[in-house]
Amino acid sequence: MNITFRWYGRENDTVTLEQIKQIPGTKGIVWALHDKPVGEIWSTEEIESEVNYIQSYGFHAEVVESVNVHESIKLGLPEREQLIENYKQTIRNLAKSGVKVICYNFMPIFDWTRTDLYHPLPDGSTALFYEKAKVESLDPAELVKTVAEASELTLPGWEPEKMDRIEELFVAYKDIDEEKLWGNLAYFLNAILPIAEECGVVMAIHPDDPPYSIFGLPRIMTGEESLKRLLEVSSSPSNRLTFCTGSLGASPSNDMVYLAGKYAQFSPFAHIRNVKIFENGDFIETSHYTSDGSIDVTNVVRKLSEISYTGYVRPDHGRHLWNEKCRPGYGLYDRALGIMYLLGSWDAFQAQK
Ligand code: DNO
Ligand code: MN
Repeated sequence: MNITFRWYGRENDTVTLEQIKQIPGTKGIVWALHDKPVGEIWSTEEIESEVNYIQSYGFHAEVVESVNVHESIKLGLPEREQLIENYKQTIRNLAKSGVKVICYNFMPIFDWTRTDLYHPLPDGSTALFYEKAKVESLDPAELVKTVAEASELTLPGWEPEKMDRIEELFVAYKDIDEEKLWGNLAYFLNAILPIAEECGVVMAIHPDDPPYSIFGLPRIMTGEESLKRLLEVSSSPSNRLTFCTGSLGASPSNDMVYLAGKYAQFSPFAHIRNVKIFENGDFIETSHYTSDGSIDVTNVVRKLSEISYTGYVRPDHGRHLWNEKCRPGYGLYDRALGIMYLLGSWDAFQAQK
């Protein structure tokens, strides 16, 4: 387990590298050029500047999350050709700075979706919450407005430029069903994977969050069938998965311990966090502690320990604790506690070997 921590950069994060340095066992920073408009090439200079800064704190910068995929690629529009060329160039430029894994997702319009960013938990902390009935009853533009207004910091994948075009995007997706989306994903992968392979970079797709269709939009990375199918799209060793327990685990039909046993070996990157699912389909993010949520985090780690997992692991979202003012889900304290839980479980299983 190569423990990493997601960080949004000098301008966009309340957490500093000095602080992350004090979390035991943390070796690398998961980063991105968050201000870069989707579709543009990440230049060698911009990449180097970020990587050098991260490395100056003794961290590696081998994982990027995300290089976002432009909606026109997901929609299969003619302009995808140029956008795919740009993506390939970004892969080449990242490889030059030693990047090994690029995490991306293929969700139409929205990245992860929640209805409340600061929902109270019984312990007095707050966390990201998904209320099923609200998503089913609200107009998507309305939801974006209310959720986004609650935070001064933009949610990943909810860039204002994109959200301003939301109605137009919904019209564009009218004719895209799951099969078409799979086709567009395969087209994208078949174009970029040879370059990734040549440069020694692995593309690790992130599952959909939540892992089912919302607002009538197709979602295809939702469970075991999807993980299997993704790996069948191309046998390239650069075609891999990001194993995110919180995203897949938001659906009770996904048994994360079983999936870890089967798919961790195809996942160079794992996001480990817990969620508590309620009977009505709502869910809230909790601490990493197994007893606090619906996911058996301890036994997921046991599965990783069994295969002596050497991939990159990061705690995923955390609660907001002790009045911390931070990006929703990306504070310092709960993610630091999460790392200690993961390392403690890992060491206990390793010691039994
Ligand atoms: C949620 C997060 C996601 C993730 C992107 C990757 O679980 O990990 O926001 O960063 O979907 O593209
Ligand atoms: Mn994740």
